[in-house]
Amino acid sequence: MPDTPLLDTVKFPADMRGFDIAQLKQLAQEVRAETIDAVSVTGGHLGAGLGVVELTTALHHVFETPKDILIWDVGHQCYPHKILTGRRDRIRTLRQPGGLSGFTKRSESDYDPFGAAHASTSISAALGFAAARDQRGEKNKVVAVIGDGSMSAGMAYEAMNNAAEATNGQLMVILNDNDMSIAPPVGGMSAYLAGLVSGGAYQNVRRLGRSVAQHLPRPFRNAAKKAEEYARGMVTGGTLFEELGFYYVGPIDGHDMENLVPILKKAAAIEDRPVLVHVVTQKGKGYAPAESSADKLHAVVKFDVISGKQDKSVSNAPSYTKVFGTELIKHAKIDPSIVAITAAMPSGTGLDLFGQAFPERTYDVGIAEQHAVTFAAGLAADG
Ligand SMILES: Cc1ncc(C[n+]2csc(CCOP(=O)(O)OP(=O)(O)O)c2C)c(N)n1
Repeated sequence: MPDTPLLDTVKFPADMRGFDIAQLKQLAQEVRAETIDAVSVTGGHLGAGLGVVELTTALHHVFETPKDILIWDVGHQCYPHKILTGRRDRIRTLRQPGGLSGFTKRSESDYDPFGAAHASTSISAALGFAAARDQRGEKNKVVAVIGDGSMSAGMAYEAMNNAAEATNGQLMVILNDNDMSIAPPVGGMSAYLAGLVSGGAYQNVRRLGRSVAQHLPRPFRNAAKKAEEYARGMVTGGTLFEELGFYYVGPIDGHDMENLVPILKKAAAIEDRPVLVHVVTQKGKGYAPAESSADKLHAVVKFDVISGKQDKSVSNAPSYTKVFGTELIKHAKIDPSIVAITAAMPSGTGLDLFGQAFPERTYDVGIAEQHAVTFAAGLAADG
C-alpha cells in the first residue's frame, strides 16, 4: 500500500477545501499512487484516471461538490473522484461483485449526480442540470468534463448548440484534451484541437492577461477584463466554441496545479454565459508503464505495480473479436464491395486486423455510432 499521509486526512472534498496549492499537489500525488495500487488489484480503466488526477483534485477543491454538480463523461476516468468522495475504503472492490461500479452511478453516491458508461452524454446532462437549477431559482454550479475523443460525437455539439438558449446561468464544460481516444483520435475536430494547443501552448491566462495589459494604451490598462479578452483573442483567435456561444479559456496545462486552481476559480465566476475550459492532459500521467504503452493503459487486468506487467492468462480459445476480424478479411478478399466501419473501437471490434489488411476500405468515424449507421446506409445504398 502506498504511503498517503495527507490523503488519510481527506474522506470528503470538504476536508481539502482549505488546502493550499502545495498541499493540493501532494494530495494529487497520493491519489495517483492510490489509484495505481487499487487498479493493480482489481483491473479496470487506468490511463484516463491517471490523466485527470490533478484536475479531479482541483475541481473538488474549487467547487462545492456535491451541491455543485460534477459530471464525468463516460465515467471511466472517475476512480480518483471516487477516492476523494467517501469511497476510498471500498476502492479495492471496483468492478467486483457487490463492489463499487467502474463508472459513475447515482445510487452509489451523492457525488455521482449522473450515471454514464456510454460516451458523449455529459454536456447534454449538465445542461439539463443547469436548466433545472434555473427553474428552481437556485445558484449551484454545474460542470461537465468531456474527453477529446468523446467530443467527436454529434450529441456534444447538439448540446453546445442548445446551451445558450437552455440556460442563462452558469455552465462549465471542461474539455479534457489528452489527444487520445482508446486508439489515436480521428477527424477534423481532433486536428482543430491540436491546432489550438500548438498555437496557444499552455497559457497561464492570468499571467498572459497581465503581460498583454502592459502593452496596451492606458484606457485599456486599467480594464483588466478587456485586457484578458484581448489576450485570449490574440492567443486563439475566434474559436468554434466562441461561435457556439461559449466563453473559451485555454488551452491550459491540466497537471499544473498552480495554474489550474486560479483559472478554474476565475472561470467558475462567469455566470452569464456558458464557458469552455480547454485543459491539456497526458493520458497515463505519472506511471511510466502507462505513459509508454501505445494505448496509455486505457484498460488493464491485474498487474504488478513495479514492472507494470499484466496478469494476462493465456487462453487457447480465440477471442470473438479475432474470429470476427479474420473472417471479415476472408470475405473481403473475395468481395471487393465489403468495407468496415468502426466508431473509435478498432481493437475492441477486431477491425484493427481488417484495417491492416485493407487500410483503404476501413473507416474509423470517431465516437459517432449514429453517424456510422447512416454512413453505412449511404454506402450500402450505392452498392
Ligand atoms: C457511445 C460509445 N462508444 C464507444 C465507447 C467506448 N469508449 C469508452 S472510452 C472511449 C474513449 C474516450 O476517449 P476520450 O473521451 O478522449 O477519453 P480518454 O479515455 O482519452 O480520457 C471509447 C471509445 C463508449 N463508451 N461509448
